[in-house]
Amino acid sequence: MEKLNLILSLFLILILSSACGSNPGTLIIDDFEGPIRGGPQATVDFGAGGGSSVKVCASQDIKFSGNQALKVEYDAASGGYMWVARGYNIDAKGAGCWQIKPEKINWKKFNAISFYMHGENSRRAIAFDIKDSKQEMWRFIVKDDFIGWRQIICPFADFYARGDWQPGDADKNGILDFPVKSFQFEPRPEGRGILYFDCVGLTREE
Ligand SMILES: [Ca+2]
Ligand SMILES: [Ca+2]
Repeated sequence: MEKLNLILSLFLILILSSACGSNPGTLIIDDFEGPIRGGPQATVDFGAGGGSSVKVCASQDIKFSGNQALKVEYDAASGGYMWVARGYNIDAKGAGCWQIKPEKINWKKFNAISFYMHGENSRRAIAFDIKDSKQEMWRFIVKDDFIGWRQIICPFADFYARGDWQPGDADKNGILDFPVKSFQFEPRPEGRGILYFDCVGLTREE
């Protein structure tokens, strides 16, 4: 009996310690652990223009998994823009802190990228962009129409190439070229609020 108890508790520990829980087929690429900062040694590439502003820090009280989540405090002005990015081939070299490097991922195993968002029912659109291996930006829109944590699953097939802006060196071939190198969040105008993000992963949706 004791042995059974031991096995059961070990099993429980295993379940609880698996990052982000839920789907065992999910590959976690970023749990926003470690330093979260801007400036010269930025670990997050973020900024804003056109009258918008954004502040980014780690949140230890509101988090989904691990010790912390990414807190994004924004003021999205009409006609303005912002970005909060993590990954590779972006200005802040320290933002390349995924748990696994893009070229080490077997992308064929996955057909969606997912993350947890802590919403506040602002009814605002939140753009989730990914940048492909040839610098082309692809967009998926999430509606902030819930309160608290929710998993957002974004099938690669549902992303569209951004028509409003692309980096100067984007190939703009209309093909989502793997490996994806970075992702970014952008609360769309207009209004202010606070969102939290955690546990970005790759998954396969049937
Ligand atoms: Ca976390
Ligand atoms: Ca492309």
